[in-house]
Amino acid sequence: MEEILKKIEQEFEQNFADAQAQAGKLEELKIKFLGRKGQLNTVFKSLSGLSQQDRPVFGKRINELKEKIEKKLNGRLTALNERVSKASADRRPENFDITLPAIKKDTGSVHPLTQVIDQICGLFVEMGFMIVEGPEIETEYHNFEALNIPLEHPSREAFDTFYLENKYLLRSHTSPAQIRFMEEHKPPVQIVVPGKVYRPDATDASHSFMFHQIEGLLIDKGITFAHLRGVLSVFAKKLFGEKTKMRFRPSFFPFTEPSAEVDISCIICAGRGCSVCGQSGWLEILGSGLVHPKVLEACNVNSRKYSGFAFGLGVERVAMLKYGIDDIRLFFENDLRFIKQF
Ligand code: 2NM
Repeated sequence: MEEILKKIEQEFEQNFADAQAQAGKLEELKIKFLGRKGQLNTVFKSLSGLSQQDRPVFGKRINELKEKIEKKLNGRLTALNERVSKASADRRPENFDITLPAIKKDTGSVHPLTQVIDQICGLFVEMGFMIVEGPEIETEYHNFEALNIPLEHPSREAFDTFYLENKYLLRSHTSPAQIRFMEEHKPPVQIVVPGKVYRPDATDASHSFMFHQIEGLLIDKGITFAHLRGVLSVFAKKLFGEKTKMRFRPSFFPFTEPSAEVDISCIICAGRGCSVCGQSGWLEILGSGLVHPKVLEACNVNSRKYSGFAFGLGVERVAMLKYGIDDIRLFFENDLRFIKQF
């Protein structure tokens, strides 16, 4: 019996050395030595031919040998598996040539519109505004009624707004998010709302059925047009340069009274007149005004106690001026030759 066990162990050591790093061969050895019909089981069965004294002694010896072989085989198999998975995790073979040139990774970049949104919102955050967002699917109430836009207003016609089922619609400006904020928060309110808005305009170089707006709102006691002018002139100078001039032109919006359009001196020709500003020297960039008392009252804000200003700008238009882009459709086509320039 002693002889037989020694022989088995010798044979295993020899086989194990030959198998080396071949997982398949090691699995074969498992079967050959440890399997149901393997060598160790076979000698185990022959124990019955031994004397009462010898049986437990050799039973123990067989088990020890079995454990030893198991340990060796499993140890090597585990080590092999680790090496294989580590190599595939590195996505390279083990004998990879580290002197080869690296594979360049495409890292992508922030979309120019997102960059402009971040920059503009950042400027307002510096002035104490909070960034707020709202849903793109809105109710008629939040998009129109609460903003003092009457039923007979053209923008409420089905062809001027994307209507969905049950009178839901795609917001045509970001102001409904400001209404929602005022419904939930007592003044003082100081927020900017960036986001997508939708208007069923025919697409051309300067129109898109979807574009981005940033609207600002500041409500407190004693707020006047002077505060609006102060905030917007700091904003214009920070965004377009310290030399930028700004002017207000009277205008009309249902949700503000009085209302004004804001121009800046042309950033291309510095006000001398060029093709971008249509020889006028000025570029229109914002709509603004003092929030209409009816809008405040709709949000349960006492308009005899509180007043405020609001303004809105089109992000695409600002980005086009800033980067000299002449077609709004370029922002949405995802052409890498365009997008990679920013
Ligand atoms: C503009 C122009 C003028 C505006 C008004 C409001 C609200 F919610 F307070 F009524 N939000 N934004 C506003 C005012 C927007 O965009 C051209």
